[in-house]
Amino acid sequence: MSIHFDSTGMKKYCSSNTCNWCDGCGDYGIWTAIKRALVELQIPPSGVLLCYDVGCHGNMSDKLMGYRFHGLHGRVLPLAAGAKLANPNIPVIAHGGDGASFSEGVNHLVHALRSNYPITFILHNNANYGLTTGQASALTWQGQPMNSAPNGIPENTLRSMDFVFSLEPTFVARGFSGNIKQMVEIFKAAIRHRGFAFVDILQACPTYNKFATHEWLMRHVYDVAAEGHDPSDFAKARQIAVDTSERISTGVLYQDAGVPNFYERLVARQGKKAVPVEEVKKIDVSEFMRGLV
Ligand SMILES: Cc1ncc(C[n+]2csc(CCOP(=O)(O)OP(=O)(O)O)c2C)c(N)n1
Repeated sequence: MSIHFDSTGMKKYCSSNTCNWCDGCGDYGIWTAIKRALVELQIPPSGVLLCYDVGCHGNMSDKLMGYRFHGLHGRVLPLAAGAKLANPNIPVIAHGGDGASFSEGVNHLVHALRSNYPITFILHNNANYGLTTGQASALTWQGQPMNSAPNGIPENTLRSMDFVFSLEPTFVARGFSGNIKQMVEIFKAAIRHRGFAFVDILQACPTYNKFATHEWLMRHVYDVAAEGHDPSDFAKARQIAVDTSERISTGVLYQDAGVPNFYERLVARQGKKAVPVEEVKKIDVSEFMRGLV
């Protein structure tokens, strides 16, 4: 499929709807970076499918152009994977919150990772349930008073990166919502990746996250590329992803572009020239329906 692009690319992603995120919300940065990444990859709005979970981040779905789908809470990954399998000709990008992705929909994340679906997943990681007013998520730090847990959560905080690396990912990156330039590069690499790209964006939530604030994140993040990190080194990538005790690694942490994705391993599709969406035919079911009456 050839994709038409011209110099007004950024404008083409502009929606006339007004953003209603809180002042200082990290979603503004992610929203800007995803549009910029698509434009730099010369992908017009007609050449991408953007899928959104339910949450503050999901309100992005009508604040930019492109084919968009706003699904059910915790269910953005099966929706995105299904769309990609039906039509693998355009990139599919799924956005989800940490509440959706590590609680309600954590099962889908497991299978997206082990299936290596050819989609990009952007985790809006504000470490709480933002839209429903600051309840603790599985990624909220232990001991932090939250609206649902004034004394802090009794459960262990889920070690999300350890969990992701245990599922043999083929692409793992981490960014920070205040660093748009780096997010653009991460998103471009993720969209170009052959299989499932897991992108964790540490997102400021000025209203409900009083622990990993924008300022705190600014002080703790560092760029692995500046330290000569080799993203093909799985063990090192896992170690720097998991160990956030002193500082937090950002950038493309791990990538193996050599692993075939789900579609490439799907025996039923091998040798087929058309894609499933092209194979859909209209069938007259009136006779069948008459038989039911
Ligand atoms: C199945 C289901 N469970 C719960 C809800 C209620 N709900 C809507 S948004 C939300 C919190 C979203 O938090 P998160 O996924 O972290 O996204 P954020 O708002 O922080 O971006 C919840 C619990 C729902 N709509 N559907």
